Amino acid sequence: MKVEKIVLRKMKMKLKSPFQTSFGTEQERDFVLTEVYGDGEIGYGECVVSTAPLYSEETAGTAWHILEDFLIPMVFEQGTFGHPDEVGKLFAPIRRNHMAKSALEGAFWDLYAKRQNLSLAKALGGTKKRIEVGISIGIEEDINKLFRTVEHYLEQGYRRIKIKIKPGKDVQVLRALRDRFGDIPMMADANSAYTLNDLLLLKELDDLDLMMIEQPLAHDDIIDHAALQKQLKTPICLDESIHSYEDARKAIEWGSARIINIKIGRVGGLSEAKRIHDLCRDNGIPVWCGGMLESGIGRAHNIAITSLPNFKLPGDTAGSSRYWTEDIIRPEVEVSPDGMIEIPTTPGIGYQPVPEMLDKYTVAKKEFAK
Ligand code: OSB
Ligand code: MG
Repeated sequence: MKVEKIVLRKMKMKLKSPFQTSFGTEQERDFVLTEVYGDGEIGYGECVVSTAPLYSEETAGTAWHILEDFLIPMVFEQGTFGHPDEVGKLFAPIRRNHMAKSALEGAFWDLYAKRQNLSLAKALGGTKKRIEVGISIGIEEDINKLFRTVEHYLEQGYRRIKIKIKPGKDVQVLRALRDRFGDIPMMADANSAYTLNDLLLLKELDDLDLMMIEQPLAHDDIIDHAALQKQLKTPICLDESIHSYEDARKAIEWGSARIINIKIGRVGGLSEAKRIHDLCRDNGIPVWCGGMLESGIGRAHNIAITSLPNFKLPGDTAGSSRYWTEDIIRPEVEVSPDGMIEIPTTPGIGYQPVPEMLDKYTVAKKEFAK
């Protein structure tokens, strides 16, 4: 692949409804899209930053800076690439900034798959034809509203319900959902809202037959989660704590998690996501694909990686209509009535970004060439 041109777009899109987690509420999505032009094709990537640096330290502004001033010049310096794995290797000397790196690396993967005439899923070594889909539901002030939301997504076929929790909106809420909906596949995501001082409360969660508890303790912790996992029968799933293969290796060695949520942006790209997948597979740790309220482009990448066999649990790869009144890709991501998404078989990400839609939500655009 010879890189001829790279385009960055700063995007602004509004979610259908606000999404509340233990760290804040999001409705306005400010993020970055990447386009890599080469060999007559365009590869697309999404930088899955949030508007404020609350989930991770990156934002659209930091990512743009790192892309424009460091990553894009490195790409033009190298010029040609045989395989997208080379992109992550090229970026390795730059510390962290994983979402920025991933945005560009993902576009290379799409371009590479298109050049090979393969779906991105196939190019990654994916084996599934369809994937199971779960839904992530934000914190609701009104329990009746939450009941209606859960009911709505169960009716749509979603295969597991993830409920965001925070102190004061946890045990009672989940118990009420259990009473109301019975034995549904349900899990909780705390986004680091607790500490080991909350052990009694976490033990109450342990009695609710949850599929897992996601990231109960600090965003950068591996040690305390291991201590907590010893006290709980419910599997702990790590999200925020896992930024790399090395983090995953340490978490597995310490027993900090029995399940890992893989987010492509959080770990710096598809190549690293695949390495973590393989490590978890070899250690009997099932994984699933987390979401960052992506537009259809980021979602397409998530769907492709979920085709790998150790993505054994439903991910947060919900359909376009869960987030947007209109998505920027065609077709939109559709979830079947039995809670599945068909993996596209056309070359690359398998969903076509619509130029007019891209322009409609673009607030800044810049082109780069050597
Ligand atoms: O912790 O998984 C998370 C959204 C933004 C930031 C962090 C998280 C989430 C979600 C939403 O849970 C998943 C999705 O539907 O995209
Ligand atoms: Mg999470």
